[in-house]
Amino acid sequence: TIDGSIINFCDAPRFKVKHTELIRNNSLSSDGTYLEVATRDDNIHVAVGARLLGYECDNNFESTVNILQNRCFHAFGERGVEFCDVSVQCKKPIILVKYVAVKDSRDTPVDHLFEDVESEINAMILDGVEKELQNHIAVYEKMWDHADIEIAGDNELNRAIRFNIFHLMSSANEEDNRVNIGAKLLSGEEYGGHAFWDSELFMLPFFAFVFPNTARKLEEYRYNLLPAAKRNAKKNGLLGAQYPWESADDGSEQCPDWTIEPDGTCYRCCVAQYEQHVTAAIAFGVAKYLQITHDHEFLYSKGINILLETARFWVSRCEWVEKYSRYEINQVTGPDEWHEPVNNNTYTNYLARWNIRYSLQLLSQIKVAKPEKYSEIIHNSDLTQEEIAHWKYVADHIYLPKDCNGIIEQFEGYFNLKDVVISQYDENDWPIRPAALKEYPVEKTQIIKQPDVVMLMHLLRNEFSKEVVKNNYHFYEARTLHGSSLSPSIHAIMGLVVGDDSKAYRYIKRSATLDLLNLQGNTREGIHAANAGGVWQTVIFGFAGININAENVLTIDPKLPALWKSIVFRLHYAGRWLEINISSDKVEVHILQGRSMTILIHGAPVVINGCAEDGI
Ligand code: IFM
Repeated sequence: TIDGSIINFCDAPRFKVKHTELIRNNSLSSDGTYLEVATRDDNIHVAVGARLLGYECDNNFESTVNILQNRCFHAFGERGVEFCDVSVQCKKPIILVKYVAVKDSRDTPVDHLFEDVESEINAMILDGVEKELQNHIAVYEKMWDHADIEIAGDNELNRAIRFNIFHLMSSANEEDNRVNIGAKLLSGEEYGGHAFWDSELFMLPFFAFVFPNTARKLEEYRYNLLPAAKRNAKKNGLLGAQYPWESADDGSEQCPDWTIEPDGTCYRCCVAQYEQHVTAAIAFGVAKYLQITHDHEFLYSKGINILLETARFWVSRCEWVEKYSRYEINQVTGPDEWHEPVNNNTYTNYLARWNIRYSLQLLSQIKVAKPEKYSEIIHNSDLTQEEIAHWKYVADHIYLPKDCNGIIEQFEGYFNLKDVVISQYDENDWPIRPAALKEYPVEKTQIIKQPDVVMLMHLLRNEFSKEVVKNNYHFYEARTLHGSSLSPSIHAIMGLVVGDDSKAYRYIKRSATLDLLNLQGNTREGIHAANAGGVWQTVIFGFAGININAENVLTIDPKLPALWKSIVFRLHYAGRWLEINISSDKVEVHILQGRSMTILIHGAPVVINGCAEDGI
């Protein structure tokens, strides 16, 4: 059977949708099924064909005589069904092999879909299933060669970490820059496959360090949607490019303004309107990608445009407040979605400032290094010297909420909220919802959903002293209920930064097994993509202590949990491929491909010899 009647979110009244309509439903050739549908939105044709073969299997499974007989195809509405007979004998196994091909009209002209599907299936049948399987295994072995993390001494956790890596690496397409990664990877329907800030801040580091070609495609996806982001800004009365909170194929905002709850009531959803920090996340993704890969071609041809247009967006988004002689960003929601909307969210204001300053700083570097490129960029982006001066002024005058005894206020007015602190933990050491939340709605309290100030410190660590990071981690950790899967991994990483090592280990266990053990109870809706990326970041940046410092030098400062005897993994960095082997008493780095380089191990410079093959 091929079923064209599939409805997405069939049991969720608010999201239920039939994306496709039937175009063709017939047998493939002498046997087999072929079903072609077209998407209702964009009339993209999707063709699926299948042929089933059956074999009697002798002991070594090598039979080749097809035993399926009396084949007959029927089209039942939107389903194509093929019937056949086969005689079987008790205790004598048979093998059924189904060959399937899927093509769509984005890559294959509509009038070639049928014949391309048919010939691909026939070619697979000629090769045999074993060959297909071997091809598949070869692809995965190559991917594991790049992505595997081997931890000696902690098998259970290692397995859970690999589970997350497997889903992450299986969900991105290194050959397609029209797609990004959905918030539930390829495993579930929740969020409709839409990409969020999750891609840049949680998953991109994995791809940039492990599969840089894939990371480039993810970056190109955002570049392709820059015109849509400009239209989005314009629609909202702003300049530059405003990226959507939820992004699909055309870059328009996909987050609904209204949804219908299971009981039929309507719910006004303001997330897209307020979570504007996504735009800074896209710029941050560009910066991280450049920092890790040193892909200058991307910088000059695409990255700089994203950076300048997002900076331009923030400059126009900032409001001048005469009374205080400062720029403010009001009516936004930061990462903590339980306080919506707020004024001057520290995370948003810092990242807006970073976005503007980083873009200007790159621009001045380009001016010196490549004057002709600089003129071209200035010309293409219609940037004037007055505008550049204004951007500097705005960045220097963005208001950053006050700090009270070293604690940075999450947003203006946060400290005036009811101070509820988490005081009880369950048998798994997981925070119990404070009783006060029965009396006060969460938005009237200091309880938060996920790291906000702590997320900021994770991203812009060099902007804060160790002392400030430590104080803020402890303050906010005691008020974070981890209502989002994006929360535990960031707390693990930041816990290690401030020396809260045992909690960090508990957090990584939580995030690594979040979907494997269905700890949030919603794995049926899909695997939490950002969490999977966060797990990788926790292992590599947290426990293995990999970092790129303010001087752009790769540093390694591991903090292995007591249980771990060693950890081995491979990373791409600045055109090199490295293998890193860390145990409790030593750190070894080998360059598998690329030139020699100096890195800092426990703060001391170490020269790592390159190998003959230069670059990758
Ligand atoms: O992007 C996240 C958000 O931060 C919390 N709610 C779920 C979204 C998608 O994962």
